[in-house]
Amino acid sequence: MAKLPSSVDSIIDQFGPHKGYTPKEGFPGVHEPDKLVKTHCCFCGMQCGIQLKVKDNKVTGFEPWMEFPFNEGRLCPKGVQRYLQNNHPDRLLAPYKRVEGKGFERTSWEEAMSKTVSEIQRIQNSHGRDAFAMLSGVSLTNEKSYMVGKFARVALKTANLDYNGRLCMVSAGAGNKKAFGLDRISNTWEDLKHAEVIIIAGTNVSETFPTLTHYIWQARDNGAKLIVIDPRVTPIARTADLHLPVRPGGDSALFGAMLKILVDNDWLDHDFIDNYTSGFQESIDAVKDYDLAWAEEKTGISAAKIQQAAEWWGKAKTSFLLHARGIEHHSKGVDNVLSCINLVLATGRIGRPYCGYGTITGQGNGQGGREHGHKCDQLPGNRDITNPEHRKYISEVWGIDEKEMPGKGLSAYEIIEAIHRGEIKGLITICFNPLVSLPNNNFVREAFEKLEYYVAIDFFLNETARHADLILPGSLHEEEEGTVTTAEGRVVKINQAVTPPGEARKDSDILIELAQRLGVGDKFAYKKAEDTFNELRVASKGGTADYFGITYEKIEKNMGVFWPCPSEDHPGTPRLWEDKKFKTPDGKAHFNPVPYREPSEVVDKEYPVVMTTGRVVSQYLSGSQTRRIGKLVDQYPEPLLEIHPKLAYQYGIKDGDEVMVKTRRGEAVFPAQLVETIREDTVFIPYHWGGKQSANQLTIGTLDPVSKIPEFKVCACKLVPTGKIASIKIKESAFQSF
Ligand SMILES: Nc1nc2c(c(=O)[nH]1)N[C@H]1C(S)=C(S)[C@@H](COP(=O)(O)OP(=O)(O)OC[C@H]3O[C@@H](n4cnc5c(=O)[nH]c(N)nc54)[C@H](O)[C@@H]3O)O[C@H]1N2
Ligand SMILES: Nc1nc2c(c(=O)[nH]1)N[C@H]1C(S)=C(S)[C@@H](COP(=O)(O)OP(=O)(O)OC[C@H]3O[C@@H](n4cnc5c(=O)[nH]c(N)nc54)[C@H](O)[C@@H]3O)O[C@H]1N2
Ligand code: SF4
Ligand SMILES: [Mo]
Repeated sequence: MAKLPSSVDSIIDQFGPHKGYTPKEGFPGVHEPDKLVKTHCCFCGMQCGIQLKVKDNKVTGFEPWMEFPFNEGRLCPKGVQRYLQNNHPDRLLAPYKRVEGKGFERTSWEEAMSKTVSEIQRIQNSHGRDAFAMLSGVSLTNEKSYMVGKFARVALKTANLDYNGRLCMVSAGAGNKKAFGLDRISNTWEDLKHAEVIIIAGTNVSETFPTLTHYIWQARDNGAKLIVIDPRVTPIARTADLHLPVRPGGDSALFGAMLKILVDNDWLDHDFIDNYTSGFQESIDAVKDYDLAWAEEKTGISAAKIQQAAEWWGKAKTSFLLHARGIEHHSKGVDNVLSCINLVLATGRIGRPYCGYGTITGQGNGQGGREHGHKCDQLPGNRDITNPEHRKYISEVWGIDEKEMPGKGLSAYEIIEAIHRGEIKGLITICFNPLVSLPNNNFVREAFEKLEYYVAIDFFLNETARHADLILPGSLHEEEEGTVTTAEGRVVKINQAVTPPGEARKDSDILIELAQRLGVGDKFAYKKAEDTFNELRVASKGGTADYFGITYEKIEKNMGVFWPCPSEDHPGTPRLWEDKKFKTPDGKAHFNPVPYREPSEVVDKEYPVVMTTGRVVSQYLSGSQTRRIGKLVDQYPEPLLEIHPKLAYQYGIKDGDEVMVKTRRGEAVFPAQLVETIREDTVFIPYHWGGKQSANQLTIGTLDPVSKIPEFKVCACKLVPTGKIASIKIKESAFQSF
């Protein structure tokens, strides 16, 4: 039973996080390496090229990889520390099982594997196949993502597989599929450098995609006008020509009002609209009443600024619109995305040199990982699991009877709800830390305590895995060969630098052995990652995310290949839509009407302050990796509550005071950090911590009806100063330290 361990403290002693890990003098990194391995950073979707230093089968340091075209050697604060994980004292070096009353005890792989299989069979025999679920993550390579999708459907035979991209890019994915029939950024970053106007909506690029900032700066050097839409004056907003401090949840009102201004002034590309799009009239009908006074009230942005943004966008000859989670993490995330796309289509500026649009993919393989079938509704090549032709094609590739292929399953948060209701009894997670990263995590914890059997595959013991019955030690990015697809749509090669330490195994070897023991070993007869990739190529052939023409050799030779790439003699597609043949059924790009909706929770007398959440530069996602790296911890040791001095004054809060933040889901105490760089009605909390420091104790579990993304970016809270001064010394803000 996955109850809380008898002593969480003893588990922390055993597995960390040992926050202060910093290489000491004499660390092998100071020696000459045995080899340098060209690969990529394991963290964000930029997938910067890096060379890892290897000594005695250990990663001991790094060198810049100057030739890799995207980052040309540049790395961010996380990238330069990422090498510290392979040797880390917290690494899981053997399987562990829970022993009631004692915590975790080492076990053998034989016992671990046979117990996993017997529990899967026991649960599925008594409660049905779908009672055993799987949750996966897109820090995994394309090969592993593909394998997880196949493993769940062919070995576990469950419909209930989903992944952590559900918390990340699904609103953008759903919006892009609706509008273009394909889900990828339209142009490469090179095009960004020459755009005349750039809109950056809901992304703190300088902290979350630091190496991309270089391209935006080059655009500015070339004279670009930069418009940033964010409730906070983020580092990129500080250098913007126009900052629109939107109230969280107001974006679709802003974009709708801008569309109306474009129409009223005829700043439109009629040729493009008439010949290559559909749905224009319905979309402008939906915004006909969105005048500036209304927009000012809904967005909290002055009418003059909205007018200015629309005018710059409307009159530009070239432009780029980028967004990320700030507009997507909403119960109307898809609407927000569609309302951005409407602005792009109205001006016809897509798929041309220096004219681009896209979401900035977050996770390391957030792009590839959302294409090859570990979403609950998806099959490889971004195919649809409910489409009979798609099912038939993939069943043939996998050598199974189509009737055996499970249908659409539950999404990530819905899986947690089903565990809560007692419908799902068993779970495997790989590369996911839901207890920190899902909203309303008191509810999530209760669900984990109800599971009959829970297996976690990870290289560190994350907060969720502490609830596991069995922990299987998996592999790091640099411990297995494969490919990932960068936020640009470029498929790049991850090269294995070292073998997994101790008894840890490659993630794929763990899945393959489980598949064998579940009786389907013949379907998983891969000898190396390239075999899996070659099968993925065939499985993706003819899908919208077509990788068929991409080979390992071609990737190495060209330092990446952009999909779609339908045949081996095809060079790949860096810029989409040059032929204006969109992948929708009618071949046109689709406008979509977006009537304004309020967020699922708005402020009231009891909960009068808007709360939003996000990231800081030195921490990554649930923090399970970066909270173990000394220098990153030093930069930002604990979550702080960003609050405007005027709001703080109303409550008598001073810099460094402890403040209890309460919502309808829970409460948590954070030290206040007074900053003038946030709206006066909004507070911001970074979410990279677990337990009592977790921002997700407070967030709301409302999902977007289409994408099922949770509303991480807006809820209502109240602030109660505790009267104490926080024990941590606030050195610098995230902004100042960058
Ligand atoms: N350092 C670091 N880098 C990362 C990550 C990390 O954890 N740490 N994670 C990676 C991943 S997986 C992702 S998804 C990306 C995320 O990258 P971003 O989307 O850039 O990051 P967030 O901090 O989640 O949110 C961005 C901004 O949205 C703003 N915001 C909040 N509410 C709203 C709103 O209603 N409207 C608008 N317009 N803006 C709003 C916040 O103030 C914040 O500045 O970063 C990737 N890179
Ligand atoms: N409040 C709030 N919550 C949020 C967000 C927010 O902005 N606000 N952002 C959301 C977003 S955009 C995201 S992407 C999610 C992320 O949330 P999670 O996916 O839960 O976060 P990670 O830290 O990536 O957890 C992944 C786990 O996978 C492990 N791991 C990494 N690489 C590998 C690998 O190659 N193999 C194996 N076996 N394990 C691996 C890590 O050690 C870690 O324990 O959080 C979401 N939650
Ligand atoms: S920008 Fe992203 S990929 Fe590049 S070094 Fe930083 S975390 Fe790694
Ligand atoms: Mo993400």
